[in-house]
Amino acid sequence: MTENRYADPAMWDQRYQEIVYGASGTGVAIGDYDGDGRPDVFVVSKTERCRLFRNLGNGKFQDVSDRAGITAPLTGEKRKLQGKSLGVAILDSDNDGWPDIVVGNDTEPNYLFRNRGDGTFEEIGIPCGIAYPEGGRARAAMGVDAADIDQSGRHSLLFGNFTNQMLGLYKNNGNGLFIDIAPTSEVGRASLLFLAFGALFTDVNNDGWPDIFTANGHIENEINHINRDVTYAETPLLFVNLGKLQFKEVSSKAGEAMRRPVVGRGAAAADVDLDGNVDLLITVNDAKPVLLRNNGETKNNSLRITLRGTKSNRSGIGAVVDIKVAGANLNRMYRSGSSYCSQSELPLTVGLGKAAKADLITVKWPSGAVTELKDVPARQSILIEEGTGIVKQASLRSPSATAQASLPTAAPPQRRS
Ligand SMILES: [Ca+2]
Ligand SMILES: [Ca+2]
Ligand SMILES: [Ca+2]
Ligand SMILES: [Ca+2]
Repeated sequence: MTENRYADPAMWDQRYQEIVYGASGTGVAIGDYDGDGRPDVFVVSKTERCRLFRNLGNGKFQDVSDRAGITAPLTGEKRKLQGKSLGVAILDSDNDGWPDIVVGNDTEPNYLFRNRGDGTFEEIGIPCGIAYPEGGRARAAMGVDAADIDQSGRHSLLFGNFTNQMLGLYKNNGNGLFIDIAPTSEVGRASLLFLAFGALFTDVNNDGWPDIFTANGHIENEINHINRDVTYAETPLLFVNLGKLQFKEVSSKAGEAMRRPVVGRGAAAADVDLDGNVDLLITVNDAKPVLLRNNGETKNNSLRITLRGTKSNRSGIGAVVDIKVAGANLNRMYRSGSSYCSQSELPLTVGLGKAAKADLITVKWPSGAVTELKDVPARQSILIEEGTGIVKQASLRSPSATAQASLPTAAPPQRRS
C-alpha cells in the first residue's frame, strides 16, 4: 500500500490510497472474510501469490496474506502456494456461514481456502478433491464459479480448463468432498476440445436451475495448423441444467450469435435491459466484446433482487438469499468475483419458472440480521434494505418490447440514493 502519487490534490479533498499490486493481477473477489462489516479484497495473480487485503475502514487496507494463512504451505505438500492463479470465486463450501475462497490455477493444483472463522484460512484443495482431476496432473484452470446447481443448498464448482482437459464440474457432496461429474456427463464430452476462460453458472432460462456458460478461445493463433480439430476462435458453450445434475449442451440452438466463433476470454452476466432475463457478455482478444441479449423465449418468470446493507456492508456482499417457490428451495449468494478477469452485476435474477410469486424470500445478512418477505410477486425488480425490507420496486420490462429495441452501448451506472 502506498500513497497514490497520481491523485491531483485540487481534485481530491481527501487523501486517496491505492493497493499496489503486481502488473499481472488476473482476478479480484470482495467479501467480508472476518465478519467485521467491512468488505475485504482477495486478489489473484498469474505471477505472484494470492493476497488478502483486510479493510481497516477509512479507505485503508492491510496485507494480511501471511497472517490469514493465504501463503501457508499447501495441505499435504511441503511447497508454498505459488501463483499461476487465474480465476477466483467466493462460496460457502461447508455451509458454516463463513465465506470460503476458490482459486483456479494454471498447471498448478486449484486452491480452496476454507475460512476457519477466526481470521485465518486453511487451504484444503487436495483433501477436498478439487486440486487435481481424478488420477491426473493439475489442469490449466482459468475461470471459476460456484453455485447451488442441484437445489441441495450446497455450492458446487465450475472450472474452465485447457483444450483436451474438459470443464471441471465439481459436485459438493456435503461431507467435505467434491466429485468431478463432468467426465461422466455431457458437460465433459461437449467441452473436451474447447479452451474455456470465462466460466459462469447463471440461470439463462429462469427455471430456477443455474446453467453453465463458458467463453472459449485458444491461446495459439496458429493452433489449427497443429491440431485440425481445434481453432483459435471458438464458439461459446451453453449447458442447460435439467435438474438431477444432468446438463444439456444447447449452444447451437441458442441463436445465431452463439454460433459465431470468437477468441473469448472474460464472461460476465447481467440483465442489461431489465427484462428479467440474464444477458451475457464475452470479452474478446483483439476485438470488441460481444453482448448476447437473452430473448427469454421460455416465458418463465423471474424476480430481480438488489440488496442494500445498513449494519452489514452497504453493497450487501456476502448475504445469502433463500427463495422458496412452488415447493423448490433456491439458494443464492450475493457476491463479487467469479469467472475470469470479469465482474458480473451484483443484483440477482432469480428464475421462478411459471410461478407467479416467490412464496418466501429469506435474506441472511452478513451482520446476522435476517429479512423475511412472504408472497413476493414475480416480474418485478425489488430493492431490499437490511432492517427495513422492500424499499423500492418496479416492474420488469416486457421481453418482446426490448427484443426489438437496440441496446445502449454502455449503460450509465445507477445512482445510489
Ligand atoms: Ca472485513
Ligand atoms: Ca464456510
Ligand atoms: Ca436454468
Ligand atoms: Ca435481459
